[in-house]
Parts: sequence; C-alpha cells; structure tokens
Amino acid sequence: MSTQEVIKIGQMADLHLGFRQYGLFERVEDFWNAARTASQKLIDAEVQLVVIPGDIYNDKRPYPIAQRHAMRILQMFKEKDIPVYVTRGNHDASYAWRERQGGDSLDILNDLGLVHYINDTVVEPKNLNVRIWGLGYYGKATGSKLVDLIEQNHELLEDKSKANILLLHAYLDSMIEGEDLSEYELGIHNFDYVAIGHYHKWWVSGSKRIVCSGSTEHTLSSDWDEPKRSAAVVELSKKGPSWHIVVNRLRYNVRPKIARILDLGLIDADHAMVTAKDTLREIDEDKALIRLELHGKLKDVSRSVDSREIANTATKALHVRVIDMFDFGGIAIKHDISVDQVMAEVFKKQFNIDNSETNLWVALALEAKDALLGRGVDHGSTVEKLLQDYSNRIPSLSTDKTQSGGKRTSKRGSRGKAN
Ligand SMILES: [Mn+2]
Repeated sequence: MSTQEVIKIGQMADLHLGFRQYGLFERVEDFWNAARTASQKLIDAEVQLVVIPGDIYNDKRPYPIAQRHAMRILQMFKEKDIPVYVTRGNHDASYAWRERQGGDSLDILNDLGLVHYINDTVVEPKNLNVRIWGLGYYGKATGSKLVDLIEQNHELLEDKSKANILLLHAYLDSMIEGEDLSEYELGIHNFDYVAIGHYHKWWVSGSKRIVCSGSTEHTLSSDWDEPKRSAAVVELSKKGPSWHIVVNRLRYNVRPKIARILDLGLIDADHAMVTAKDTLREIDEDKALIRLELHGKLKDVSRSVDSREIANTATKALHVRVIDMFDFGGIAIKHDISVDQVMAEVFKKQFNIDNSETNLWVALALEAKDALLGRGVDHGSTVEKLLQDYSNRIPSLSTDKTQSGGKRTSKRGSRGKAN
C-alpha cells in the first residue's frame, strides 16, 4: 500500500505590522496580535511551509516595534522548523525604492534566516515536492512581469513532478472590477496553487487554485461586515499527472468593530445630536472600534452637529469616528470632492440646470475665472466673449430673445449688462 503524499501549506498575508491606525498604539498591538494568532493557527494545523504573499509591514521604513513584531512571529515558525516564503507587497517597498536603497526590510528578515524572500524568481525547497515562484508588487505591470518570469523559467512550469506555487501581490479583476490582472490571464498559466495578497478579504477562485486569505486584521472599515479574519491551509496531493488542491479556511477573532449608518431624514441639528448620541450609547461596546455615519438633511443650514461631542458619548469603545454626511441646502457634503464636482452639483441642484449641460457650465465658469485673472489660454478672452461663445453650445444660455419666463429673464438681464 502506498501512502498518498500530501503537502500542507499555510497562507497568511497583509499583516501590516506596525500600522498605527487612528494614531493609536493599541492598533499596532492589534496587528501584532492578529498576525500572531494566525501564525499559531497555522502551526496548530501542522503546515509544512508557510507563504506570505506581501505586506508583512505597513511601511517600507518599519519602526523598531514593527520589526520586533515581525521577528517574533517568524521565530515561532523557525522554532518548529517551518520555512516561510515571502514576496514584496506595495507596503513593504516599491521596486524602485528597494533598487535605490540597496534592498528593503524583507531582505533583513531573509539575511537573518527568518524568511526566504523570493524576488521575481523561482526557488525549490529541499525535502518538499514544491517549486515556489514569487513576484513582487508591480501594479498594472504585474501581468507583463509575470509573463517575463514564466518565459525565463517555462520548462519548470511544465514539469509536474513538483507542484508549482505562485506568490503574487495583486488585485484580480474578479475581486475589483478593471483591476491589475485578470483571473483568466492568471488561470491559463496552469499554476497548481496561486497565493494572493493585496486584496484584504477572503477570496477563492472557482477552480480553488487561486487563494486570497485576506489581511490578518481589518485595515478598512468597508471590511468590518466580516467580524472574523482568516488564514488558509492548502493541501496539495499528486493525482496522476496533476496536483489536487483542497483549501481550508481558519477563522479567528480580532478587536470588535461596529459600523452604523443613521439616516435621520429632515431634522434640526439639536435633534440629530440627541438621536446620534442615543444610537452611539446603544452600540457602544467594550474596546470596540466604532464608525457612525450620519445622513439626512439639516433644516437650518447655518448650524451643524458637533461630531466630537457625539463621539464623546461613548464610554466603552476604544475609538469612535462620527462622520457627518448631512446634506446642506440640497448639496450633499462629500469627503472627497473636486471643485468641478461641487460646481456641477450647484448648477444642477440650485439652478436646475440639465444634467447634459452641467459640464459645459463648469467649463464656462473655469474659463471665466481664467479670463478674469488674465491667464486664459486665449489672451484676448473676456467673460463677455466667453458667454457669447458658450451660448452656441449651451441651450439654456441661448440668445433667443423671443423666449420668456422668470429664469430666462434674469439670465438675459445679466447678459444685458455685459452687452
Ligand atoms: Mn495590504
């Protein structure tokens, strides 16, 4: 009777050690605790090797505490004789930066014998029937860099006596639309197992051959809907000419996080404050991270809510973020909005300008500003001339004098002055 050889591989990624999120040292400890828990889970699962496809560190210049955390975690594997293979994530260092600096922090871990840092090459560990390919982070160029790596070593990919494992730090289009690399493009290379980092959620392809275990701790509040974090155990066994794959998910707890969106409708600031505070008292949980988003329309646009005062209502949580998303006079306040977008909103909502025309109105306003400041592309340009030019393109600015109506009259009035 022959025993079926099974190779057991542990995967964890995006440890982001040293991430002092919200400026809190407690968060640095959280990232260390999460990485340590994931590591212990993999050790308990008796994996034979561990792969970390990028972002061990949160910063390319990790603080001493982050380096000490990394060393302690990797020491856990070293003590059990479990080799660790890593690739470069975008947070570890960019390719250009490491070239300029003579290496990065992962090289230090490699030199200390704590990891095998695979830098755009292929390695064959002794005593295990695997071949590990590692490609660092290249963003949009990942696909072509991967093709280069494969072309240089194509005979190895054809040899199925060893399982071909690829470590990659990239988004696939199946995770985020239009991203760095397509799942199809990656699939055709026929790797037996691809360990992916960069995407911070759990994701496994339909074929089970592409595995993303997600970040070991939450970095973004958009991922809080899944309270647990994961590591993966991948089992590879030779079945005839190919390698069979089984993926197991190991879940563990991290610091509790609560996100709540409160839609208050049309309300005055005082009542909004009271309701927000009541909600916060309700969801206030011991040592949690809380994010409370306030939506609605304030009756009196001259007054807003005091986000800090609301946040201070919580007594148990570690950190509370109250985000004021109230609508002022029909214009939603957004956190990241360009001047052009603000103008488009104003034209649309305050002046009832048709959607199809708002861009032209924005262009006109920007050109008018340049003309007034005397820095227009066309030096002879004046606001009057611009209005004339644009009236051909913007129907609502049309010089058709036969039309009447309140709105048009007022516009004609202002144009009259220009003439
Ligand atoms: Mn990351």
